[in-house]
Amino acid sequence: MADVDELAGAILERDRRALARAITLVESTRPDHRMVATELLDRVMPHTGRSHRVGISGAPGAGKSTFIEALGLHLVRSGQQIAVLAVDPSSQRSGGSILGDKTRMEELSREPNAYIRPSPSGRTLGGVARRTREAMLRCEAAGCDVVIIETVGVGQSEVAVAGMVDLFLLLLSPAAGDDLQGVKRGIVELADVIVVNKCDGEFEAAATRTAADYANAAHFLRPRSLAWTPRVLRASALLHRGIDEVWATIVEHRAATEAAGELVRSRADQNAQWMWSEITEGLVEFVRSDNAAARRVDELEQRVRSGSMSPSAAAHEVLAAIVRPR
Ligand SMILES: Nc1nc2c(ncn2[C@@H]2O[C@H](COP(=O)(O)OP(=O)(O)OP(=O)(O)O)[C@@H](O)[C@H]2O)c(=O)[nH]1
Ligand SMILES: [Mg+2]
Repeated sequence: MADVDELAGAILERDRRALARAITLVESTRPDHRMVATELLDRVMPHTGRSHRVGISGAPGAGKSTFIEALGLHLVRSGQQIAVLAVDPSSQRSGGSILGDKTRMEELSREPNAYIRPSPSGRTLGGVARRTREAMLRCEAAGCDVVIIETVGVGQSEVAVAGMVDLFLLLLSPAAGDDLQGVKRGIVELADVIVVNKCDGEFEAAATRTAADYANAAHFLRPRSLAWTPRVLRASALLHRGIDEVWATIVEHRAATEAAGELVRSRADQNAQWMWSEITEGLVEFVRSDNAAARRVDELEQRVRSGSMSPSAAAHEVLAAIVRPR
């Protein structure tokens, strides 16, 4: 396919427009686009893997946009090329959260070495996560040194993002407990680095207390890694304070996990997980898109609802029909 070759070539040459076009293909639901997107992924895959993949989460208002802008500027000014992507399946706001944020990340979006892409829209978290993961790989092929994936810290998307990044950073506001912040405990447990933001002016004392509380609590968390104990830092995204320490910690985490062989292992696990979620998504998509199958599933669902058939028997029948085509 000539245009796939051309597009893959342009991406590897770091052509920003080609990258945008490739990501648009990824986000398309048209089957022919998906085929080209998959083909393209195969071409660029050998050129992926060298970026730092960082997930950033935090409750609404914690300062994610401000923080990502500050961190992003720190990185591009030190000569790195970065991409900012988002997973926010709840977002029905047109184009997702980052689009509106492009105005808030005003300085960063003007930087030629920063590529900011809004969250793809989609019905399922799986679908949105898949597109974001594929977009991330294209950004890597286009030479990005750091890919930041933002998510709103309120639900399942954190787990999906933690499953595609090397490091998960949780941004907190000063003073409030997990519950008050709307951050679920499970999300705190995913964090490799916790940053208490807004450590400035009237919030400084509260931020310091909050950081101490989390540092104490961190001892009770079951470590997810043998090579790394979660760190708690303070920063002011607004005043660009503490941002260099945060980045230094991210780099330290990378070195520690790399040396222990954990980075390679975790990416291998993530790829295997990815394959399985593609299988799951693909099956569901097939069942929904094939007319005969979809009708049969509707009938079975009615029987399950009315109690005349057990859910597992119905699921078994659907799967048997796929494995043994009618
Ligand atoms: N004092 C202070 N205010 C901050 C800091 N960082 C962000 N803010 C303010 O907090 C508010 C929310 O910041 P955002 O960056 O929009 O937060 P967000 O997490 O992206 O919010 P959503 O996109 O709505 O989830 C804004 O008014 C910011 O100016 C900081 O370091 N210090
Ligand atoms: Mg924001």
